[in-house]
Amino acid sequence: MTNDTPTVAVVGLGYIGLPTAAIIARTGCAVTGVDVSPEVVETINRGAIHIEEVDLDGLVQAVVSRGTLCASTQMPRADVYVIAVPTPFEKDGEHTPDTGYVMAAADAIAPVLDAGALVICESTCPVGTTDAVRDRLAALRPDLAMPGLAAGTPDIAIAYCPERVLPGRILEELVHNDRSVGGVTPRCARKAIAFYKRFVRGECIATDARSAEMTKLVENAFRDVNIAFANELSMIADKQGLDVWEVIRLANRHPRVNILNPGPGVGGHCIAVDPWFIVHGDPDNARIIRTAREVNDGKTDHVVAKASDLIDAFAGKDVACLGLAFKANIDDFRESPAVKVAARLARRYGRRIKLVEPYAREVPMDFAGTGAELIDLDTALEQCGVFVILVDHDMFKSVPVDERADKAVYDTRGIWPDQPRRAAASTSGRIAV
Ligand code: SAJ
Repeated sequence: MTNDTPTVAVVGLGYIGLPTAAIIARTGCAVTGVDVSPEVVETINRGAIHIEEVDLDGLVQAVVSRGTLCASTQMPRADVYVIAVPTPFEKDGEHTPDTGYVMAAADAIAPVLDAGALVICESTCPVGTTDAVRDRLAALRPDLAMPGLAAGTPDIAIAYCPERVLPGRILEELVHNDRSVGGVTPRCARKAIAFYKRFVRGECIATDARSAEMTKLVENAFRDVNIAFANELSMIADKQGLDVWEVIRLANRHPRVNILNPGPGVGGHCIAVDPWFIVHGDPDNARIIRTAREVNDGKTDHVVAKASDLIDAFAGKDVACLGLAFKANIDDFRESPAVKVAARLARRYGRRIKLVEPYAREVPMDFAGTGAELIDLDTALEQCGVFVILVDHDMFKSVPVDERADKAVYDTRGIWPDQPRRAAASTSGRIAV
């Protein structure tokens, strides 16, 4: 960096890139958000946003009107580049990580890269991707000395710094969470930490790029394994007629036990995705991690089967599927197990299936042709006799027992523990009939 107020380019203006760009702009840096979508660029330059995140609209409007954030489809010259583009799977059935967007960002940065610049990757990546970015920049810009390749002081610093924010709390967590900052060399880590300290109040912990890449994957794989334990426990308890919620509640009274919550599967674009990067990197050893993925994906099948049993037992009743988002109290539907379950039920039972999702404005495309309609919670309580709870939105938790006592309920999230049960409880949820 050449001055104490660096110019910054944030590449990729999605759920991480746009909040990151806005927070950096709030420090006074001139930030250019770069995105391939002209619609996204136009929206942001109007001071508006194209994603939902608490308080992000106000922040983007403020920094755009102040002139410290603008958006473009073109890569600018900058002191600092932050790559925050998607890293999906290749469509090969092998969960092969696709780092194409990251490498495309490197290709776009290379022509405008100047000596003294800092290049940071934030996208979740397989181990070794940051080194590959360095190698790509070295090949495209042989005139610049790259870290770890050239003797003496390199012209460019390159680092990897994953985020670990929760949707709905991104602006707060981007500032206050600790961050692993992995440099291609220790000097690169120092340069990156100096940059992050401009807006990160959490501790910035220096490490190498490969360790930082694996750290991100490990954090999410650890959570996926623990969710899989809860989901596997729910299916075991279900078969034995035990109430998994009761078992978990009691087990968690142990001072060193913390069993997570069963659900209809694992959604979102992180926990359900990142563990496969580890499996792909070492399929022979990553056995628990792979099995956890299979258990969590298999839970969705289990929930469809149990819900179908209940629906068949009440042939004349309409069915309310409560929740479509991938988790509670947010409007994100990506990889949502709730959508997968409800859509399979809608394809089987048609118009009997009613969808209740306070964060949805229209019926998602997954339900095209099924006849399933979006209704509000009060209508569902009036019209439906069967309830399949798929998301633990606060709104659903607040339904008093006297408004639902006569309903047949499959509660996959354990949000209605006081639901009258006239049959053995299903531990993957309470079957109350
Ligand atoms: N889930 C359960 N039971 C639980 C916890 C979660 O079924 O006890 C389900 C949720 O319903 C959801 C899925 O798992 O479908 C993932 O939800 P989440 O809250 O665990 O995770 P995300 O995807 O919102 O955020 C995670 C976080 N990572 C960890 O908690 C280790 C976040 O810190 C990361 O920044 C984020 O992934 C990411 O982007 O990587």
